[in-house]
Amino acid sequence: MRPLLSAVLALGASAVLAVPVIDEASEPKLLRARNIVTEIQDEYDFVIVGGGLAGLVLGGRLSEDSNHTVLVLEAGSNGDEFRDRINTPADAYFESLWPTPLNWAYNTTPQVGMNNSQMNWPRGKTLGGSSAINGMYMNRPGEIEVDAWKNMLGDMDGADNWSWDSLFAAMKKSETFSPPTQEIAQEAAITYDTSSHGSKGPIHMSYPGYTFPIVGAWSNAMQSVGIPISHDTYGGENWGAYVSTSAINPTNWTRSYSRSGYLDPLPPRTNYDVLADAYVTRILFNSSSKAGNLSANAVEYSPDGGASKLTVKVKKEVILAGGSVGSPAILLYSGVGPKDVLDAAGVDVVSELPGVGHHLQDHLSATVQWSTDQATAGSLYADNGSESTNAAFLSYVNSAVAYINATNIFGAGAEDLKNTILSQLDSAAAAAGTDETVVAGYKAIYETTVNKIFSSPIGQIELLIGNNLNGTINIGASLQHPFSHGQVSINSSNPMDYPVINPNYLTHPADIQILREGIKTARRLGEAPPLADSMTKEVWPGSDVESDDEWDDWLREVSFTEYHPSSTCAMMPLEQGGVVDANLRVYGLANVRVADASVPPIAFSAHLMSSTYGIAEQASTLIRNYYNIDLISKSHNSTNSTKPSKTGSDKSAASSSSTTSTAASASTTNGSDGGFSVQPWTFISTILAFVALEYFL
Ligand SMILES: Cc1cc2nc3c(=O)[nH]c(=O)nc-3n(C[C@H](O)[C@H](O)[C@H](O)COP(=O)(O)OP(=O)(O)OC[C@H]3O[C@@H](n4cnc5c(N)ncnc54)[C@H](O)[C@@H]3O)c2cc1C
Ligand SMILES: *[C@@H]1O[C@H](CO)[C@@H](O)[C@H](O)[C@H]1NC(C)=O
Ligand SMILES: *[C@@H]1O[C@H](CO)[C@@H](O)[C@H](O)[C@H]1NC(C)=O
Ligand SMILES: *[C@@H]1O[C@H](CO)[C@@H](O)[C@H](O)[C@H]1NC(C)=O
Ligand SMILES: *[C@@H]1O[C@H](CO)[C@@H](O)[C@H](O)[C@H]1NC(C)=O
Ligand SMILES: *[C@@H]1O[C@H](CO)[C@@H](O)[C@H](O)[C@H]1NC(C)=O
Ligand SMILES: *[C@@H]1O[C@H](CO)[C@@H](O)[C@H](O)[C@H]1NC(C)=O
Ligand SMILES: *[C@@H]1O[C@H](CO)[C@@H](O)[C@H](O)[C@H]1NC(C)=O
Ligand SMILES: *[C@@H]1O[C@H](CO)[C@@H](O)[C@H](O)[C@H]1NC(C)=O
Ligand SMILES: *[C@@H]1O[C@H](CO)[C@@H](O)[C@H](O)[C@H]1NC(C)=O
Ligand SMILES: *[C@@H]1O[C@H](CO)[C@@H](O)[C@H](O)[C@H]1NC(C)=O
Ligand SMILES: CC(=O)N[C@H]1CO[C@H](CO)[C@@H](O)[C@@H]1O
Ligand SMILES: CC(=O)N[C@H]1CO[C@H](CO)[C@@H](O)[C@@H]1O
Repeated sequence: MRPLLSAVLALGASAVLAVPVIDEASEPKLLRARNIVTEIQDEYDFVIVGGGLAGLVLGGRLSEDSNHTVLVLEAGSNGDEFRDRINTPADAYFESLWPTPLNWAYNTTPQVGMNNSQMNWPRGKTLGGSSAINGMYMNRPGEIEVDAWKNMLGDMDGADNWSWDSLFAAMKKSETFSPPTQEIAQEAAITYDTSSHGSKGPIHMSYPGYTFPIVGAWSNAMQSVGIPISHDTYGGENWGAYVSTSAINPTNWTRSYSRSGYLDPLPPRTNYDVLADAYVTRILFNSSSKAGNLSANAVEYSPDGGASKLTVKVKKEVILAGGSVGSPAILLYSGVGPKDVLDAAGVDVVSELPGVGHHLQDHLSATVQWSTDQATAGSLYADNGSESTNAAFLSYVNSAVAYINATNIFGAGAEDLKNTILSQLDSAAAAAGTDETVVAGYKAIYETTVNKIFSSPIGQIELLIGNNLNGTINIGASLQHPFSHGQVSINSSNPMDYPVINPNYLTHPADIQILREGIKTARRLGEAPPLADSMTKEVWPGSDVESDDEWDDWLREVSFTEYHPSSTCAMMPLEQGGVVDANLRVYGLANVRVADASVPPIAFSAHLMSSTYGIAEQASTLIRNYYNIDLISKSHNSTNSTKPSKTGSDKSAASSSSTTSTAASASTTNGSDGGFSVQPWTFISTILAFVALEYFL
């Protein structure tokens, strides 16, 4: 008999009084099948657009309140047919998902700063979004950067929710840290401070089960070129050289991503549906709601690549989690955005909002390559020997990094460059837009970036080492706080058409200087002991590229995205062309929020997963608190408990005395589902519904 079914029968007639204990690990597929559905209801309280990194956090957290019905709509497939490749960390290199339908495979517009080339922009298109196809580096932005964001909000209501302290707590809530084994720690020279990490969250942050001598040599080589080693960059001081954690579950060496962390471990919830292959085309608004405060009442989507359109009604809110490309695109196709863009695309202006899609910031990278006679991850894999099928080996992903600041890069010259950037600030902002408020926003972002970040210890360049190719080792440099900002727009009124992505790479004169000095540092590192011992010869770009002009020409030819676009639905004051306020609400709309990597107004000096998990956790808390307060004031004695619990995590507490009295925690066996709770009522009634529907037969 199937274990789940027998558990159901064992519950018997008194089931409703008992807390069901079900071994989820024994039948994960059947349980998954419940929340991932093929048919949906007519209406939901919350419709979340995008089942990517942020979307599945929101779906998992909001549906913890059994009083809310929640739907996630994901354009991509459920990904099941590619599950092994998603799960196996090293397959990110060896069996990349880029050539599959799980990649949107966008291209940028021709980039004038890049010799007019159109550049590839992979983005995840499946449950888990980009967290299903990415490189698994798991590190954090720093306190200075996050507080700089918060300070840009002034005294806006809710601004404190985006302080370092708040976001740090939210990031930690999403994580479970596991230290490396003694052996790996030693060989890779890994240091860590457990107190900077979470211990009960759904996403694993750990280290691969296999490593190489070059990883251990990384920090020593850094010291040879004067870059400090950091022993813990996770507590707010995110600079220096270190070995990053990776989003890997060390119990079975699998990728830990938003689907495996926030969706798969969930028990069935009657109030939660996740629909894949549902491409959201537009948000629909109630035509009798007030201009300046439009109410979304439905979301339109296509289940068949655009051939037909369906709608689902929204009772409370639409929450956009389509990522830095998807979220602004959906607003634009819905008629919410800059008038010039909408007019040119032939989309009726529903609510003019000039900032939508502006402020696109992305990390631009380049890499120097050496031949090596040492074994690399790539050569061991290519050999087809025993390593190539060993799970610990297949968990190896690159993770040694360093974040270097403006004085590390330019010495005393940093001050001159800062003054140059400041002197060009007005013209750069003016060039970036025509709307007065949007231009003010560019100025605000530039001012913050140069005054608070460029002149701080925060990294301007990330350095990374990789050995996933056969016979070569790479050291890359990546621009972290670009002054070239771009825009996501649309040029059509057909929502199935790809948006227009223009990152404006290397158009601001400071960026080429910073990236050039960064890539020179990468070369110096490869020539420094002890790393130099592993390098036979520089094969790319090689000795043809030495002078600044040669580097610049080369960089404009070969640089590529580090896949970290952000800031296209920037949280800023409306007077500065902001798209969302500090409660993540889209200006001019009564009930639409954005909660994903598009929200921070500035780029971070980090890979973006951790901050995005934090944003989505924080968004979930905010939204749940908002409705709980609402419920309290409506249905309870409001003088009693208007304050929601601080972290708000598991308790719909104050809101629903009738259900919380029986609330119990049903977490997975290893705590990977930490922080999740389930209302037993929901649970049991769902199971009984299953049986009734002969779901298993
Ligand atoms: C190749 C690659 C490598 C990366 N490497 C790393 C790394 O090593 N470490 C790290 O920290 N970060 C990395 N990143 C970045 C990180 O994955 C993203 O910053 C993060 O996933 C952003 O989360 P998000 O929720 O904003 O967007 P996503 O995770 O991209 O999710 C957006 C979701 O919305 C869906 N969607 C979009 N439009 C629609 C629509 N119209 N209708 C329905 N659904 C829609 C998408 O299909 C997707 O599932 C990488 C990204 C890529 C692409
Ligand atoms: C990996 O282990 C977790 C438990 O920690 C489990 O939930 C998950 O299903 C496992 N993944 C695979 C692919 O076996
Ligand atoms: C639209 O708004 C009007 C006025 O606020 C309201 O009466 C009506 O119920 C709304 N319709 C829908 C479909 O939400
Ligand atoms: C790996 O590199 C070695 C040395 O260059 C070469 O002999 C071998 O053919 C390569 N293997 C594969 C599978 O490409
Ligand atoms: C390893 O296997 C692949 C695919 O089967 C093959 O192309 C390659 O030549 C093999 N390499 C060696 C060194 O045998
Ligand atoms: C950059 O880092 C160095 C240490 O490597 C430090 O001495 C310097 O003060 C930092 N620069 C800034 C602007 O903080
Ligand atoms: C619209 O933008 C897309 C995506 O950048 C591009 O492929 C297409 O050629 C553009 N169409 C027009 C008419 O400019
Ligand atoms: C720019 O691109 C053109 C056309 O592809 C090419 O001929 C030229 O060499 C490139 N310029 C540089 C500096 O690489
Ligand atoms: C906007 O509309 C919502 C819902 O219709 C309402 O609750 C809210 O009070 C309105 N806000 C303003 C500022 O009018
Ligand atoms: C609300 O609760 C307070 C004390 O908790 C009590 O004094 C008051 O009478 C209550 N009001 C109502 C309307 O029940
Ligand atoms: C008010 O709080 C008290 C003490 O915490 C509790 O016993 C009571 O049930 C609450 N009343 C309501 C209406 O929530
Ligand atoms: C989760 C969180 O920190 N919520 C806070 C957001 O801001 C409001 C107003 O400042 C606070 O009341 C919440 O506690
Ligand atoms: C237990 C609880 O708070 N239930 C509420 C759920 O929401 C509906 C409608 O929003 C209320 O009527 C219930 O009281």
